[in-house]
Amino acid sequence: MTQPILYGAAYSVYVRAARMALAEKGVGYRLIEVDVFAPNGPPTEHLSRQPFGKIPAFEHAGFRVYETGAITRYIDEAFDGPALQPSDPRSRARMTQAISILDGHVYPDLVWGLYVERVEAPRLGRAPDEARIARLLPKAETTLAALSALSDGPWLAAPGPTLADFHAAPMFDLFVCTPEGQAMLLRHPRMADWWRAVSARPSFSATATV
Ligand SMILES: N[C@@H](CCC(=O)N[C@@H](CS)C(=O)NCC(=O)O)C(=O)O
Repeated sequence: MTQPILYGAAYSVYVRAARMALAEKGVGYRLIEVDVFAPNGPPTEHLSRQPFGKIPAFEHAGFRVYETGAITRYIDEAFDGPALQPSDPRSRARMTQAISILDGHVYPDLVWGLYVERVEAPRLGRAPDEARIARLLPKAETTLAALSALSDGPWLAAPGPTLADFHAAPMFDLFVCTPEGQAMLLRHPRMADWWRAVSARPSFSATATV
């Protein structure tokens, strides 16, 4: 079987979601470094793989695909290994629902809004935008409550781990670096249980960057 190629950078939460899916499936791959935050923007050749200049992009035996949700579904379906998507329609709908919540709310609010302001801004010598943080915290509570309500736990969408868990773990790894994230997790015990379960996966430690 031809080894797939993942284009991206290890620091990226979306690249890590794809790497976790590959690790869970036991699929070997090459990670080819692409710096989308280079001063002159993403390398021109990357735009032929990902026209929006984002990472990751994925290639397997001549087949190219971008958008992490599509990449991880392909990984699950094209390779041997444990199934990472539930077969029953309701759990599968919950998995898709969780991934939409992660893309639509967790990444913009908990990663860019909270983690970047609280942790990255001071690293870059800038004061956090406290007004932005204060604005997003109530919405973050809603997001954690919404994720908690999707299943009986510990996994987000189904009785066993699914792609939703591997999509979420890299984002939450940054969220829990913030004091607000730590405190919020304690207020959402379902999410705290989930965090303990997902962060104990070998695929999580094998792809750690923070
Ligand atoms: N919808 C894309 C989002 C990917 C994404 O936002 N990746 C970030 C890195 S974690 C990125 O490439 N950012 C560069 C930019 O926004 O210019 C996906 O699911 O793959």
